[in-house]
Amino acid sequence: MAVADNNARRIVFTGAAGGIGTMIRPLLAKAYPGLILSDKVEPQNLRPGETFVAADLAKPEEVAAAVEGADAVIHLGGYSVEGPWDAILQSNIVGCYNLFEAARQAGVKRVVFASSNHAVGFYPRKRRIGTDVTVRPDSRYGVSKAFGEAVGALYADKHGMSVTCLRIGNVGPRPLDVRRLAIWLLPEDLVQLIQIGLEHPDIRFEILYGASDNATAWWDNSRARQLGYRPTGKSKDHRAHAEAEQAKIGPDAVGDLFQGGSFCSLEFTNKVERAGP
Ligand code: 15L
Repeated sequence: MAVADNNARRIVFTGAAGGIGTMIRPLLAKAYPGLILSDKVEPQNLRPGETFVAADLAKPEEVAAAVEGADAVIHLGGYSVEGPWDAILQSNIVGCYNLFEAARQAGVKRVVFASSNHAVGFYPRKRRIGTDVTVRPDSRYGVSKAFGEAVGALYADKHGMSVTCLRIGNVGPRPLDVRRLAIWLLPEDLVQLIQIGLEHPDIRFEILYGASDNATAWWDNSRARQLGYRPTGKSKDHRAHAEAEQAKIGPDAVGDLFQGGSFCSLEFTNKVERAGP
């Protein structure tokens, strides 16, 4: 893969002070030393070369100021779990639209968007899905991620932006429970996927799964592999830990059937046999 001159590129990273942002910042800084970090609050311990621009995604003028002069955006900002409609609406629907529109106006060429497994969380665990399936969100949060993927497709098709949507599973040093054995993503592997989105010459619009090399995966991530993704995390190496943690959690009659887990059982009033074919 041809690597651009990363010192000369202005790359804006939204959500830099959040959980995933904090985990991957030091890893990203190795490849992109001059990252422009953005969030509502300033992340701690800015490194030499890093700069910070405060922005509330719901405020278009602040988002425009954050992406001014940027070549690329890594968009992790927004609400990262299920929440009240108004919070999701402002951060993830209005905020995501503001981000893409500000990026278009600023002439940004590439956007890597943090989507989520919860855009397809109502697929049963017994199904293996690719990226061509109909979305099946398991929450208002999942709906907002499906919306973000749709906005990304619009800006790719209508404006020629290069957009990569990463349907992220669960990022961390190791899988937290049995469900996460299927969807775990090592931070280093997330950085690899982001680099593909920022640099691969063939990207127009892509949806890739944000998962490591997990033996029990529910997702076909062959497109990511075609683009050069070589995940190094293997969830089977952490099975004993995940099973021990799972034993501490009670059964979830709905969540245990579906890929989205507890996001599916939250506020669930349906019958399981009528949900998520
Ligand atoms: C997500 O999308 C969330 O951001 C994260 O907090 C986890 O809940 C993760 O999904 C998951 O499914 O485990």
